[in-house]
Amino acid sequence: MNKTKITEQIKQGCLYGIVSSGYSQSLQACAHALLDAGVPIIQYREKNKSESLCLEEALFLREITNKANAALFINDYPLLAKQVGADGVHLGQDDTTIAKARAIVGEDKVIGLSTHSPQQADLAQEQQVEYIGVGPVFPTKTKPDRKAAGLDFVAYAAKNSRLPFVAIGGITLANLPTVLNQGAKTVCVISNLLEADSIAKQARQIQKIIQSQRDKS
Ligand code: 3NM
Repeated sequence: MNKTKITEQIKQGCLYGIVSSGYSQSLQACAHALLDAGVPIIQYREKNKSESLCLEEALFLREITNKANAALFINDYPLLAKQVGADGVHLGQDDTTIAKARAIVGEDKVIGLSTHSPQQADLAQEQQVEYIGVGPVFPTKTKPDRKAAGLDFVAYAAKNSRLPFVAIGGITLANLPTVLNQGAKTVCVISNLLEADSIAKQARQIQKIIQSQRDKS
């Protein structure tokens, strides 16, 4: 998918899905459910798998996201993103530098950068990235070693970031309105989606709330 279109989608507001293993349903089933619900962006996030398995899974995700006309991002690995023709790569503060990732994926791909404080969000504005992650908004067992940055950080990003941002961390169907009320447009939800009895149904409900907030503004 086109870089401008993806960036615009994040700016306007959507659900950004992440798939990784460790949940009751397989990674493949999680991805199918998210795409069935019309989630427009899927990130592949794996920390401890072999290169060959990551390649196999990322290729599978590329195939089904292409069919669904959804964007695919790869967490941490620009080379893998390049190899499978992903739409972009998402980097943490301690991953490969933006410049190195850009040299690998090219100008026409999206690079996202996690930020965890107003200072990091400010610094990111000068970098060659298309969006930033803002979080963790709430404490989360998915990233237990990272302290919550809080709703104030979301409000800060909404006011000060020229780059579109994705609020992340501990977001659930229940607390989503609070996050959107701080000015977030796009949110990323992992456990509250992948642990749901019906991932597709949960994704639809989350997207309905995002859409109704969009309709108000
Ligand atoms: N990154 P859940 S928080 C992967 O703040 C990730 O950059 C974060 O998972 C950040 O929706 C986080 O289960 C975990 O809380 C998000």
